[in-house]
Amino acid sequence: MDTRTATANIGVVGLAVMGSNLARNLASREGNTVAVYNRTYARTEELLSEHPEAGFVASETIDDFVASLAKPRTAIIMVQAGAGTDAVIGQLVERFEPGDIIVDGGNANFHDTIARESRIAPTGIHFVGAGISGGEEGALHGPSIMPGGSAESYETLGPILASIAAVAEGEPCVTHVGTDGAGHFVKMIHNGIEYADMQLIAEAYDLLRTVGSLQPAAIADVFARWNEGPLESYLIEITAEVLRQVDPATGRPFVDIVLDQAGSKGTGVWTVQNALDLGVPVGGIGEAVFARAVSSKPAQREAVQRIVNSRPTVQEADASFADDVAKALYASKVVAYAQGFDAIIAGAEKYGWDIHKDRIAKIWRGGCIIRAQFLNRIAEAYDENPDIATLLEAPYFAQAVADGEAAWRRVVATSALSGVPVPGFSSALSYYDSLAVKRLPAALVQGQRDFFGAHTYKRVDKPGTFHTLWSGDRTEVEVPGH
Ligand code: NBP
Repeated sequence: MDTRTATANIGVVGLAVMGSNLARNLASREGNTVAVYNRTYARTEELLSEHPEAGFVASETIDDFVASLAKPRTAIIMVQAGAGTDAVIGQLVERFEPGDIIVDGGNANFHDTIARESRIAPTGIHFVGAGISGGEEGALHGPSIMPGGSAESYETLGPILASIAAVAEGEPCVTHVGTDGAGHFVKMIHNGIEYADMQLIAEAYDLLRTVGSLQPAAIADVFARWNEGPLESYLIEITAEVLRQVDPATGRPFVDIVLDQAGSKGTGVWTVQNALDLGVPVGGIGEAVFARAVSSKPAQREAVQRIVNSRPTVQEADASFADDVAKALYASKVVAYAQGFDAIIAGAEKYGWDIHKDRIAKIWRGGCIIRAQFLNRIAEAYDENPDIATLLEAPYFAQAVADGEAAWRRVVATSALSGVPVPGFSSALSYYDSLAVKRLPAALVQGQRDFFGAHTYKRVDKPGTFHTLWSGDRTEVEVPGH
């Protein structure tokens, strides 16, 4: 079987758009010799003929592919998540030796990554789940990479990944996130935050259009201006581009000819499902997932539209309305990111990962969809004090939210009075208020729970656990052993 020399320091299995681009990126960096393999050889041949400059070491069989890899053999799998990934893992595990490294660069569910790692670990082969963000362009020019797996495997893998990752302020956007599924977990949270960010931006657009009476092209100018300040980010930048686009067929703004039903591929849902399991409130992400779901219920929307006779009068916007919206957007964004990082902290605790929050913020500064200046502020906050209870208490963000608070409230109130749906803005504000008020009505909920289910409660004035005899004489008893 082994007739060829092992010349490649890295291999890529799966040469559809993501794998091809990642392989080309790897080949373009000095020091890398890239082995490639795809189940259907025609796809490999296509890549070879289109990119002779890459100097790929191509194989028609998996045996030749494995033989072309220098030890420790390192292969990145970029095939369809699920059964395809398992099939390729099986083929590599059969042929690899202890110390070799299998990297799954696809969009795996982190629970699958944990299971795969524990299945493969006894063989002595390293299994690394790596979240790769940035889509096709990122894969080709520099993604943000979130590898999990063992620290030992990262010694080999780290420099290879650093060679192809995006670079932000001189630093490659890759770090060893933690063991087993940590990388795919953090990638999942990245996508959840992306949902929240997009929803908040969409709400800002809706307000500028409905209340601010601006046309899409004018709103594009507003977003372009915002992109030069603290809101600077890839998502704000592309929003301006999308809003400026005119439909060539009708001459209408592009945004007006697109059906207003947003889809999703599932990572936002995963984030919310896992946050629920972890007991972490990620309302910003949840509202964003639900907003897409509501948009995609045309029958319900039409039913309510049929029975609604009149809509509220849209409030008048004054000259500072756009600035108010910018401040509300910023404050809501701080909340969404604070919640996302809370989910990372809770995941790290539950699954035993030593995750450095500041490093995660740094590797998201380039290559990925949520890349933004803003992440520097998060990195600084966690760098200064990794143990803050929430990003909202970090001095920079506390000040930013305080500065924008009045505007945030005006925007949410105006939205409610005008009938503009802002689930992201309003849930973020409610979350902030829930943390900021001295007393929450949770006390009443505890009373209700004790009434119907004897769930007990604690008192504010003395230690212990108590129950009121609601169906008896309503005296209070102390419940021992709690
Ligand atoms: P696809 O997800 O479309 O998968 C196609 C590739 O999987 C082909 O190479 C195909 O081989 C291979 N494959 C399949 Br399908 N079943 C296989 C099996 N049983 N054994 C071996 N190979 C198999 O490719 P993609 O769009 O390039 O995405 C690759 C990965 O990257 C996926 O996990 C995807 O979710 C992820 N992704 C990430 C981003 C991002 O932004 N991070 C974007 C897009 C995709 P064939 O040629 O023989 O059919």
